[in-house]
Amino acid sequence: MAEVSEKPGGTGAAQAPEPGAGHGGAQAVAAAQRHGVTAMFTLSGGHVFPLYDGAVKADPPMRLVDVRHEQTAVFAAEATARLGRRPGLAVLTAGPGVTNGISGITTAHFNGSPVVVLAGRAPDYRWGSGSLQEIDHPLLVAPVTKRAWTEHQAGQVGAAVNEAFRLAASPHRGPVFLDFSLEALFGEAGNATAASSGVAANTAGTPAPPGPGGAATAPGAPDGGAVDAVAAALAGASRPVLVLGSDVWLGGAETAARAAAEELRLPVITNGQGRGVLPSGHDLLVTRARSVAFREADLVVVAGTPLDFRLGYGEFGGADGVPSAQVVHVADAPDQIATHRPLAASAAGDLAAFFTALPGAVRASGRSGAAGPAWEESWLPRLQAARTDAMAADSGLLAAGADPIHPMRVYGELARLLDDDAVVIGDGGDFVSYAGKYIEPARPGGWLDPGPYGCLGTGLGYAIAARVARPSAQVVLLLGDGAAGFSLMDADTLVRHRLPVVMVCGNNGAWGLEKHPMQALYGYDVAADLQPGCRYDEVVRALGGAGEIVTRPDGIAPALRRGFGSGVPYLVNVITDPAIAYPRTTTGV
Ligand SMILES: Cc1ncc(C[n+]2csc(CCOP(=O)(O)OP(=O)(O)O)c2C)c(N)n1
Ligand SMILES: [Mg+2]
Repeated sequence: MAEVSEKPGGTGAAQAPEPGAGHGGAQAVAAAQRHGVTAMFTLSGGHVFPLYDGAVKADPPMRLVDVRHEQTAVFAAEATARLGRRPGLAVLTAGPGVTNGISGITTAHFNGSPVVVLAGRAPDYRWGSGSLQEIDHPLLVAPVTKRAWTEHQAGQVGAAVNEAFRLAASPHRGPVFLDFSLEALFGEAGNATAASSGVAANTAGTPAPPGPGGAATAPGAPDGGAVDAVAAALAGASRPVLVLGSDVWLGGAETAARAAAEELRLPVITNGQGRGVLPSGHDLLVTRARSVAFREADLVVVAGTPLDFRLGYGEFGGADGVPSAQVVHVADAPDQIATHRPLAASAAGDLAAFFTALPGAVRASGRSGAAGPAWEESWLPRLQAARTDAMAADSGLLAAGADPIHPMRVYGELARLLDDDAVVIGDGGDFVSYAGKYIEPARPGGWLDPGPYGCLGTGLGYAIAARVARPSAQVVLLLGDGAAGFSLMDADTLVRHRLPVVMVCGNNGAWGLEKHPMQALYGYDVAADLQPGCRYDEVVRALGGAGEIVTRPDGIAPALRRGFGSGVPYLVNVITDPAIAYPRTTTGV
């Protein structure tokens, strides 16, 4: 698929007009197009009309995808960034439009996703008098953005938007927020505005100088000494593991990372969007042997993901008389290197350059000669055997004939129907934890979960963006019944914009990931039940899509096939056993 193999940062709109001409909205759209933006995700409000006018009248016009909740707009922009590896754009109206988008902005912050959020804002000339939706947005979003500021000058809108995109796409990537006073957005370039008087000059974040030519700043290669230090740690290891995370994909390092792992014969565990860098079935991919690997490794090299709760905060081994593993952290920017635990080595910079340099550096340090690394003899086979055992142990439940349906059976059926270029999206609790374990992507860039911020409600926004970004691929959205409530109204957006997506609702009638832990802690639970058997498929039907309810295990596969064949937004509502809890080893706190 072209989208998967594209290098990040490509531009899709070479003929965009010069920024700086027309009203603020026209300037903003022109600047965004210069950064390869082809779609604007938004929900209407008068404060942002010029951005719509700019989109409609641009040559080529920018696609407008209008949604039913601002969080969906930002989640869609975020998924656009994560799938296409170029900045995503959300446009939010002033006040509640912005505050509704904050969970999406925060999710982009945690995921290092290059997202630009442009927003309307009350007029400068009335600032302080209480005009509609007057609130100083940058102060609200500064902690979760790379920069948040207000542009007050009509003539500067294009340059400000250009700077927002440059900054969002420069490693370590992340969201950037920019709002425009009404005068700046509606005003024509060259017209002075009230802003020059200094009214409403509130700004959070540090103003940054415009970047050279507006292009994102490419990360430098990591320092050679740092690569050598990682290589030395590897050369001294007997039981190493390599962990590949989202920035390996976002930074375009997937080919180099796979080549390095293969050359060094390193056992690999993937997480987040690193999933698929080694395809399912690859002999070095031992994600399913993760607990054995992390318990017994003597060196864990973590690349492109933080040492957060998903990786036990970077503490590996140290139990049952096994010494703790040494840890190496590799990231795309120095400020991403973990500081909360001691590291054997670290390297910061372009991840593709790091992985390209690593095998040579390991060879130069004297290990891994023609006979192959020592770990190939017993460590790698041990992990491969543990992987085989884990998969064998699961095979029964993946084919379970239990009634009510065991959630794993859904994945047993789905895995058989997925194409290699499918995009699989998870939004939910236990139901999605099962998916993370049992759906192993065949390619990178095909898996979207909410990431470490763990925000429910990403589902429809991610699905809308995935369908727009990958028009011919299967797009499957896995929804807990609880998660569905946050965004299912946006099935209406799928319908209005003719975006067929198969939604699979794992419907256990509960906030399962909360119900079972509360039971375990208190012996009872409250605020954890939802309607049993609720017809979420009828919701999608009422909105103009289609769907069906499935109550027996042998009904799952035919329903999924009907969904994939339907060509419309389709929700398969699978009623699952409410008594089943995902076997969790950590609560993340
Ligand atoms: C916005 C938000 N609110 C609350 C939570 C806490 N939370 C995490 S998982 C979960 C339960 C999800 O239930 P459901 O989607 O039905 O999936 P299940 O666990 O039942 O499979 C909740 C409430 C959260 N992560 N995000
Ligand atoms: Mg549930």
